[in-house]
Amino acid sequence: MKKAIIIIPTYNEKGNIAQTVGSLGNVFKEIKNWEMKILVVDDSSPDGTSEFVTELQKKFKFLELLINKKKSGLGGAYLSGMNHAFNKLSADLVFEFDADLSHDPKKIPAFLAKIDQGNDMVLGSRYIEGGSIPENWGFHRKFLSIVGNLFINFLMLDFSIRDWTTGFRAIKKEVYLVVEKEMHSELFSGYTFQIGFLHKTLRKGFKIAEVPFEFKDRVVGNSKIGPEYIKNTLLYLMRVRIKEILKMRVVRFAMVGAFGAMVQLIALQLWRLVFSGEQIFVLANFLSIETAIISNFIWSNLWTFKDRKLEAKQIPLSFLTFNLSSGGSILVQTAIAAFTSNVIGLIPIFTVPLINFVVDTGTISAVVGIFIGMFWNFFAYNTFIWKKKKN
Ligand SMILES: Nc1nc2c(ncn2[C@@H]2O[C@H](COP(=O)(O)OP(=O)(O)OP(=O)(O)O)[C@@H](O)[C@H]2O)c(=O)[nH]1
Ligand SMILES: [Mg+2]
Repeated sequence: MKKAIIIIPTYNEKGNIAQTVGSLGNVFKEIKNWEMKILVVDDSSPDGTSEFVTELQKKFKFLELLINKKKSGLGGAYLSGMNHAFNKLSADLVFEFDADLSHDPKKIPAFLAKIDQGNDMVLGSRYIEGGSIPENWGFHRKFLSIVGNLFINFLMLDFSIRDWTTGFRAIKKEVYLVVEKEMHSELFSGYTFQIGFLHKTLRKGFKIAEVPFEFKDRVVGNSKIGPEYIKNTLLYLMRVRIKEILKMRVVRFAMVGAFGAMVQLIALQLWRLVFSGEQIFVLANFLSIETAIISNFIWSNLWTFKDRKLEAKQIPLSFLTFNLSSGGSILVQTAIAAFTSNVIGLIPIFTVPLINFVVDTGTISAVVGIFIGMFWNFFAYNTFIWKKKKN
C-alpha cells in the first residue's frame, strides 16, 4: 500500500496540535487505499509543543515527530520534514498542513483521489467553486488575498491555478526529487518556499490539480506571518517572470533591435559632425546604418544567440551575411513602400490630434514593412547566421 504523510510544521502550537491530530485521525479511519501518517516538525517551540506531541504519540500510533534544534522558518521546516518523510519514513506522498485547524482534514480523501487520477501535486483552493476565505476577514486582508492571487494569474499568464498562495497541498515524491534540489537557497527558508516550490513544479511540467476548501481562521495561538507574505510572494514572482521573459529569444531580438535604432540616431548626429555639408549627408546616413548593424551584430552574438555564439573564424563571413540580411530587410521595406505609393496611392486616413500628424497609407505601409522586415531578420539570423547547433 502507498504511504501518505501529513507534515505539520509547528511553532508554539501546543494549544492546537491535539485537536488537529485527533481530527486527522478520524479522517484516516475512512481511508482504505493509502497508509496514513502524521509528521510534526517542531522547531523546539518554547511553549513545549514537542514534549506534548511525545505524550500524544502514546495515544496515536500514526504520529511521528521531528525536532529541529533551531527555528528555521516555514521553508526550512518543510524541507527537513520532506527529507525525513520521503527518505526515512518511505513516503510516496506528503501533505503540507497547518497546525492551527485552518485546513479542513475532511478534504484529504479528495486530495488522494486527485493523486490517484494521475496528478502530481494537489492544491487546496479557496478561490474555486466550493472554497472560501473567512467572512470576518477585514476588507484589506480579503483584498490582498483575492487580488494578489488574481494578479499572479496575469503575471504567469496561467489561469489553470486559482490559489497560488495556499498552504494546504499534496506533493508526490517524484515532484520532491526534482524540485527539492533547487530549494536550498536562503531565499526559500521562510514563506517564499511556497510560491517557489509551486512555480518550479509548474515549470518542470508536473500535473497540478485543485480541491476546494473553506479556510478557517485560527482560534488559538498566534499567527506567524504578516501581510509581507503576499508582498514577498509577488516580488519573488515578478523577479522570476522578468528573468523568464528576458530569456526569450524574440524579446532579446526586439530589445537589440530597439537599441540599434537608438544607436543609429545617435551615430547619425556624430557622423554628421565628421562629414559636414549637404552633399555627404548620404555618406553619414549610410555610416550610421552600418554602425547600428555592427551594434546589432555584436549584441546578437553576445546575448540573443549566446547559446549559439560564433567562433572567431566564422565572424567575417557571418558579418557579411548579417549585412546582406539587413539589406534584404531594407529591400522588403522599400518594395512595400513602392507598392503602396504606385498601386494604392498615398491616401490620408486620419489625423492624430494635438500633434496634427497625418496617418496615411504610407505610414501604415511603413509599419507593416518594419514588421515584415523584423520577421525576415529574425528568420535569417536563425537559419543563416546563428544556426541551431547539432549535438
Ligand atoms: N517548524 C516551524 N513551523 C512554523 C514556522 N513558522 C510557522 N510555522 C507553522 O506553520 C503553520 C502556518 O503558520 P501560521 O502562522 O498559521 O500561518 P498562516 O496560517 O498563514 O497564518 P494565520 O492565518 O494567521 O494562522 C503553523 O502550523 C505554524 O505553527 C517555523 O519557523 N517553524
Ligand atoms: Mg494558520
